[in-house]
Amino acid sequence: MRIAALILCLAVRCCFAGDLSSPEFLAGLLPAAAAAPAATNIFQENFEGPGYQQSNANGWTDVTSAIDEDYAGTPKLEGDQACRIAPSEFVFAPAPIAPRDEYYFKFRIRPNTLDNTFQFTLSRTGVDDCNIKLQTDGLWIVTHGSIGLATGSTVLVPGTEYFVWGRWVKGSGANGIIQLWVSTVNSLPGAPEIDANTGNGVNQPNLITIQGGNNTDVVIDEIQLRASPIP
Ligand SMILES: [Ca+2]
Ligand SMILES: [Ca+2]
Ligand SMILES: [Ca+2]
Repeated sequence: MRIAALILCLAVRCCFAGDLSSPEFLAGLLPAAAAAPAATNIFQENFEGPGYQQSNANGWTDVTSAIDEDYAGTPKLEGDQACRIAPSEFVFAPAPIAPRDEYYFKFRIRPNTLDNTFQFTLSRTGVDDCNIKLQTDGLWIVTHGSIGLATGSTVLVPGTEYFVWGRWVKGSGANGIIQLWVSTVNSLPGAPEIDANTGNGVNQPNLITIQGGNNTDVVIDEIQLRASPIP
């Protein structure tokens, strides 16, 4: 009996002719690791084709033709069309979004002038829980709920394209988070230039809005909203 067991043991060693603890051997015994699912946008607007890409019940309310969602001027941002909020009166376009406690967002923007402000907002029935505003001095200022929290450090220059990333987390008092990254290249900077955590926005937003005041002139494109970081 002991001889039979010894023969079996030698046979096993011969079959594997190597280290039984090797990664190659162990990999064969383990089920294949499942690939991580790709992160997807929960809202995206690239403005390609006639009108908005997100339309009707799931899309923008085109408040006025002063928002040109078929803008094809050059230099282009993403694809063939972008959205130009042209010099005009106050204009805005809201679109429904799924309510969440936390959002990551990203968009591309080129101010043509800085004669008035441009705003990107996540809101709940008229209450701006997340507002980032491009001021006439070229700096972003962020508001979480009713608290204007911080001003960025990158001065946007007319005629230059910028990539803007943000993260917003709902608060329960004065502990809401808002972060902002800005770059002239499509590569997320390591540290946010705004990193605030005392906001009082306590609602789950259900609208995304882009808007401009009198004489705002900006081009915006590739608006993304995600539940996880956007590269
Ligand atoms: Ca586009
Ligand atoms: Ca329009
Ligand atoms: Ca379009």
